[in-house]
Amino acid sequence: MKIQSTVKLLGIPFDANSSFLRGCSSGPDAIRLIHEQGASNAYTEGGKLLEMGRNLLDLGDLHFASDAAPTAHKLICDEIQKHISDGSKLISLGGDHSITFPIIKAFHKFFSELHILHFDAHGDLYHDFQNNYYSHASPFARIMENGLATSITQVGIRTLTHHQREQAEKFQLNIIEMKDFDFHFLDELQAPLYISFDIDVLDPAFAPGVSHHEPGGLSVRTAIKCLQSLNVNIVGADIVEYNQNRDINQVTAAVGYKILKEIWSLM
Ligand SMILES: [Mn+2]
Repeated sequence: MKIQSTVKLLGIPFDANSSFLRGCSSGPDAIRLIHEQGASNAYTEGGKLLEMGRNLLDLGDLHFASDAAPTAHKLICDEIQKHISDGSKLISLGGDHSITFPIIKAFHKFFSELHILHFDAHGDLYHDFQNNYYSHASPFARIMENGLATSITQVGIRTLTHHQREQAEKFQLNIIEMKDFDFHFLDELQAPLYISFDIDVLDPAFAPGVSHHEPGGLSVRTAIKCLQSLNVNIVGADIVEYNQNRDINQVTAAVGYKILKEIWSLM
């Protein structure tokens, strides 16, 4: 087993680019609480013990003075850039999915080639959603338009519109739609890899605490199986779209913590 390196953890409680419901700003604290209160085991399934402050360095949360999207975008990008400039690997806890655009913008400064593995019920590829350039429905369009990633592999998608299929074609994405799901995509992933994990990729039966319920999704077990099968260098990750207002008995927060542990153990 490889030695576990120290990974940084940053909370990004920004949800003003959500199109439907606010509430994703609750994500970082809700997921940390699962670790702190001790109801969940801090070991990964592979036998690594997650110790905050030792092998996972919690940097706390970014503070957003307002809902202004351009200001938030710049803050996120600047802070991520600062924290990875020493070569550190970093996991961000959202927040809505709009945070991935400025995060990737920062990673791009250090990785001229960056491959993204994106778990989601949604493609998040809209050219224009509600006239908000920064919308959580558009980050992967923004990333590709700006040349910030070499490839994107999307997994678990089950909501593509005609427009989003055109966008996917234009950006030459590799999409494993939920209806066609199998594990073959794992063999084609390249490094350095960034993982963007929208919790709504999971079926709402497993993870009700998200803003957008989209039935027919991955089981937690299948998602973990995908992660545990990865064998490429992972340089960063985010876990987004957890919404405490929709959760039941912290079930989804515990799922978020589990995904955090399993991703962390790969880094
Ligand atoms: Mn989603």
